Amino acid sequence: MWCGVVTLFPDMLRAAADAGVLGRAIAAGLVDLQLFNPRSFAVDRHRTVDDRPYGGGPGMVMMVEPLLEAIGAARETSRSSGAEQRAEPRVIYLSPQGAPLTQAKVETLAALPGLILLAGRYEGVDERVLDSVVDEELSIGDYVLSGGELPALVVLDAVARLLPGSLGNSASALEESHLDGLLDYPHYTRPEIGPSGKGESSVPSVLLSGDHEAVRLWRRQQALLRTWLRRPDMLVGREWSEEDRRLLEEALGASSH
Ligand code: 9D3
Repeated sequence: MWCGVVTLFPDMLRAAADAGVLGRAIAAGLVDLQLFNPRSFAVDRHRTVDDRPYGGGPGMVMMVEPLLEAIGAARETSRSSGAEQRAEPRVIYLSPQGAPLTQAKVETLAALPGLILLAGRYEGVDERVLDSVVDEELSIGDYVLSGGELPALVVLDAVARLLPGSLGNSASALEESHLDGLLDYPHYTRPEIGPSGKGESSVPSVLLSGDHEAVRLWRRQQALLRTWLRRPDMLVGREWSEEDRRLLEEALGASSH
């Protein structure tokens, strides 16, 4: 997948893209990551990319001209890179005003031939950039960051692990079909004697029993109970299987008496 990122801080993306899932996806040729700095397209001798907001007020706004030039250069590079059927990459602006990023959205993005991610700084970009070239606005959550670079990396990481041939791909498909819309169950590994200092096994005994069906039921019950207690919003509108209903009722009954 061809991915262009338009950013005033290309070093932030380069550093993170050298490691982890994303680094491996780039090394394996699954992601072609290209960076475009609007400052390279600034026209005055100070290479200005921001200006004061019309109407006054605090902060600065990213100017139209360098951004449109950088996005144009990204499109051009995508076209001449032999990117999938020369399809137009979708232009996504990372912004606090965007729709919240979800795993469903990540899956949609991973199926596209190309992406251009626009990372803002200061108070954001001139609205006319959104009107003329941005297809979609995405936020990564309701907290204040200082720019769109970390959100762009979040999108790239989440997308890269879904690409066919990436390490996360086969493992995640398996895990996601089996823990459909639930939080994960608790995990344990050696040693069996935990850090409590009491010298007895602190691993739930069912996990040491060798009874695969009992292990499956315990994990399912833990996933249901944790989701109920920590993220009840994730269970709203859920279609309940008889087994899931029984496991959760049993867990809730057991904790109340
Ligand atoms: C304190 C500045 N705010 C005034 C009301 C507005 C504001 C402007 C720019 C807040 C944050 C930012 C920079 N953030 C992003 O570019 C951003 C972001 C975020 O801050 N949180 C979650 N997702 C995203 S995506 C891009």
